[in-house]
Amino acid sequence: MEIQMWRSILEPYALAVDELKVKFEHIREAYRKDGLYSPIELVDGRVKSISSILEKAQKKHISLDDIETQIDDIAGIRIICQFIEDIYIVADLIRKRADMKIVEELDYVKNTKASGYRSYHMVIKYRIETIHGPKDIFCEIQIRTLAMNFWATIEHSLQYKYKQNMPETLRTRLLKAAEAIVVLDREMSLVRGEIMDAQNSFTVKSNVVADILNNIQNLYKVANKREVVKIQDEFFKIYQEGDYDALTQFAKELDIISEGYRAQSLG
Ligand code: 0O2
Repeated sequence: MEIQMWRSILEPYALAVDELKVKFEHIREAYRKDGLYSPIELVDGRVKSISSILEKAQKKHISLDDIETQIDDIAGIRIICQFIEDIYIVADLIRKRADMKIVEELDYVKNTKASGYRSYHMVIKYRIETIHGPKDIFCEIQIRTLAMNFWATIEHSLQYKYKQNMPETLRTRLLKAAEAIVVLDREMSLVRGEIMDAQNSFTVKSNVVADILNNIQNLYKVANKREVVKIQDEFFKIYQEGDYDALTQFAKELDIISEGYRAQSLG
């Protein structure tokens, strides 16, 4: 197959990856905007390289004509979570979506691979619109914790370096590290509630601060400058005191003031 041909084959996969990344990032932002803890921490995506596709096709005895139907991870999305519990929340979110059809689910979190690899895999069918019409794309979504991702990234590089000939001592070391990751994830789960509370209040506070700053910026356009500087100084004073209730109260009062100016400018 010519390189040009590969390009046109892979283009729809790139579109699917871009769209899916935006959608999952949007979910994370929607949680945060509502001042809620997000089960999604990071989103990454890639289209498999031509050489990796060929390598996989050769390993699995797949003919070039069957690549698109037989290799289901040409498009790949990786969702990184903070805690194991979040993995299952994200999997549930995906199951409920109308735009993603589940084709396969593999739970390597509960059923660890012999290598020590842990991750939750979902293969979905996702429809994109191209200039030639709609096209269904298979995409593999890997959902894992930050700790699992740390291990998998390092192990993947070593696998790449050694191929099938990884030294036994290294393999044993990686298995030990994988066990340590299990313990780490379990320990972190025990403090999940506390960490979620801390992150929720951080998000709520930063949303309140963003609202206040936005209002102050708008007031500069319509109100007396000296008055706005006074409001700004008062904000800095309350902010430095670190009294969250006072900050919320201040935000409410500022909303009323801004609303007053807005009504004035409309009238
Ligand atoms: P890349 O470079 O990430 O695209 P199989 O060969 O049958 O075990 P299959 O059928 O492709 O694998 O499905 P599986 O087992 O769900 O693996 C799909 C992907 O999961 C792999 O893609 C890896 O990304 C990841 N993965 C699976 N097993 C391991 C492992 O032991 N270590 C690490 N680090 N990652 C793993 P590719 O195509 O192998 O690689």
